[in-house]
Formats: sequence, C-alpha cells, structure tokens
Amino acid sequence: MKKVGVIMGSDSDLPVVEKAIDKLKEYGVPYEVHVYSAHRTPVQAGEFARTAQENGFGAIIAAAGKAAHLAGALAANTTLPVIGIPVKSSTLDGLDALLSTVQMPTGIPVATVAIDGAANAALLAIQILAVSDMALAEKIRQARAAESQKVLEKNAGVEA
Ligand code: RP5
Repeated sequence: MKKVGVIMGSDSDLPVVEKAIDKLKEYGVPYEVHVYSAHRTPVQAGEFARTAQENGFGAIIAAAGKAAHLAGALAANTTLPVIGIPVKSSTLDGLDALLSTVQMPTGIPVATVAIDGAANAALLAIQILAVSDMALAEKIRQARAAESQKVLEKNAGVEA
C-alpha cells in the first residue's frame, strides 16, 4: 500500500495532527510524520515533496498555522495530491491559516479541510488511496455504515 506523508510546520501543531495519525492507524494505512516548515526549513520541505512519489507516498497531508504556506509549497513540488490542514495557532483563530491554505493559484491545487480538521484530512487521504484499493474502500464503507447506525440509534432515543 502507498504511504501517506504527514507534514507539519512546527511540533506545536502536533496536538492537532495527532487526530490524523489516529485515523491512519485505525485504517492500517502506512504513514510517515515529519516536521518541515515552508519558512524555517524550505529546502527540506521541498526535497520531501520532490522525492515523495519515488519514496512510495500516495498522498500528502500538510498542517500549518499562521501564514500557512506549507501545503502550497509542497504542492508546488509534487504531482501527488496535497491535503492542507489550517491550524488554529494564532490570535486570528486559524482564519489566517485557512485563507493561506485554500487560496491557491490555478494550476497548483491544495485540497483544504476545515480549521483543525485533521481527522477529515486523513479520511480524504485514505479515500485517495482507496481509489485503487478495494479492501480499503470496503473499510471506509463499513465505518460509515457503523456511524449511520449510531446516529439512527441516538435518533430513536430522542424520537421515542
Ligand atoms: C506555523 O506557525 C506552524 O505551523 C505553527 O502552527 C505556527 C507556530 O509555530 P511555532 O512558533 O509554535 O513553532 O508556521
């Protein structure tokens, strides 16, 4: 199975990113975690992205806060899909990171999830890998069915 690269701009982003890591573990998807910053370690970030495909990655998750250029900088250096997590780490409550991540110029897309939306970032990466992995797709279907069942049971309690 292809790996998911989980990159964060600072180790201070880890509490948010952990929710993505938990999801990848839950689905048994191989991953690597690195701290690379678009600003503080631009050379390492670029090199990771340029070599990601030949190193067995199928998707990249990039989490960053403030002037969050990490996802875009990685996307500029790979044709792999890049999923951006805007992190709430400033006085602007993550709106700065959301806009920095989502407003990519035409030609270099970043699939941006909600502020601190790390679990969905992992699920999207898993869905990307599941395009060519029927067993993984089936796991997603089963998890969704279980979730639906939980909601229906809760609703039944409320409606009774
Ligand atoms: C961003 O600045 C990082 O992604 C982090 O969200 C934020 C603060 O980083 P630290 O100053 O805590 O390292 O680049």
